[in-house]
Amino acid sequence: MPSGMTRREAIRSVSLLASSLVPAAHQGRAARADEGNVAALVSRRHGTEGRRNTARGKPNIIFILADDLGYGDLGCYGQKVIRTPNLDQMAAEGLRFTDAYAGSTVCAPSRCALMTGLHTGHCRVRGNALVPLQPEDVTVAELLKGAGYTTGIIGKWGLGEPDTPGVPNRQGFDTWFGYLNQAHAHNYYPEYLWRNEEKVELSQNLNGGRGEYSHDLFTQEALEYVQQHAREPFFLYLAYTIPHANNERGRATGDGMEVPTDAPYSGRNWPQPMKGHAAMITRLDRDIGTLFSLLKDLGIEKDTLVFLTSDNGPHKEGGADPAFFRSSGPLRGHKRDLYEGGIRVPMLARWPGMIQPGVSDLPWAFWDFLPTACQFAGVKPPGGIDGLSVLPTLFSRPQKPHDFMYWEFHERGFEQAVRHGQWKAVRHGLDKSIELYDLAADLGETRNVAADRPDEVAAIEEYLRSARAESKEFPVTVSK
Ligand SMILES: [Ca+2]
Repeated sequence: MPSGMTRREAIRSVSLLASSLVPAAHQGRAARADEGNVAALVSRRHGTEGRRNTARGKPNIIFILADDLGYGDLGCYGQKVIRTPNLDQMAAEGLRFTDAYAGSTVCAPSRCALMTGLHTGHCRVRGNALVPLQPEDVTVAELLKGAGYTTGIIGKWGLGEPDTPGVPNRQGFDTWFGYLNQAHAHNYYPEYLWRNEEKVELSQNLNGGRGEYSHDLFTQEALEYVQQHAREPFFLYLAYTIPHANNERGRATGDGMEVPTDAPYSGRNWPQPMKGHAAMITRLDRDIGTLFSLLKDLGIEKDTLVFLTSDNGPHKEGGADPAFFRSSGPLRGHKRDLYEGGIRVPMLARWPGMIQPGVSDLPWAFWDFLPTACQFAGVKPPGGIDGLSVLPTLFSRPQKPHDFMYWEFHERGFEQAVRHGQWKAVRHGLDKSIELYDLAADLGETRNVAADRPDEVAAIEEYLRSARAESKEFPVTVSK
């Protein structure tokens, strides 16, 4: 940034700069033979002139991950109180998925599934423990980097502590800014954040100061990142941390839903944590709107595929109550449940001119992101992953769906869940019987129909025999 300009001023100038910075064509980027199909589709939809990145079949990819945002927290998913106009517009302009799933019902394993294309029966990090990714783990960032993408992550990582092989810069990300550790990420006014492998002190937050709200820093960083890399194909994993709670502060003060202002809900007659919760979601919405404006100003809107989702269901932490705004929508349960409210999440995908606006009920999950991104990048995903590319669905084409989808969770003994077509199974321990729900008739999982459908229970039991591999870090334990 120009000398004499503060970081904040620089950000404010981004939009102005952007309009004069329409990048030239991506000359000199080698076209790859394996980009053919996507490039041809892009060419047909965007016309013969094509777009800069996408004419060669490589859109920029921005994956925005909210933290503990519930299935019912956005207007486009039925939320009546919390205002989310920008995300509602994103849904109207893109594809809104009704049956998309996070990798897990808590943070770290969900993010591991997203990064590695493996569900929690196969991936390394199967719970919120300090288990780092290892050099042999292949991440979507490594694959996109190998396909010529610039890769960046901003926000919360949770898959490797300092000086382990799991830190983002050792897992395929060129640049990284944020929280490595999940407990550290509970605090929105941290004394430091990580920039690559260096600690960056936030002086206004020292000694209990509350001057720099981390979410706002992430937004600033994301806007700068997009501006800096507008001329190249980039992958930005924007792992926001709201509307998660500050659990420690919640225990101390009763209100862990910290946000610089509770506007526009200040005057509402709600408990303070609920004002904070709503304000966080509206802040998230506002900032994603700013990001979309920047893409437009830079002239790269039609080169950029943006996903928006959440890493698990809504929480009951920091004084917040998921029932208050009906944050799980019509679903049963919330974060830490394997019922739908814990794992089914909002999922929007927007790419103007390429993704036709609409609604899809394709069941898919975080482990599908890696092969999907690989297909857009024209690079082969590793063998043995659990994911499949949802590119056909994004392009309104016939899609082979998953036969079975799988989740396991280790915090309360050993729990498992399976989705098989319209059926959903939950088992609260190897010694427990399978609960079966017909999602087509009973989205809220209120009636266990296992006794009526022994054939379906048998099919799921058969699948469960080979659904997972043992993990030394997450051994199967007897349910409590
Ligand atoms: Ca989370």
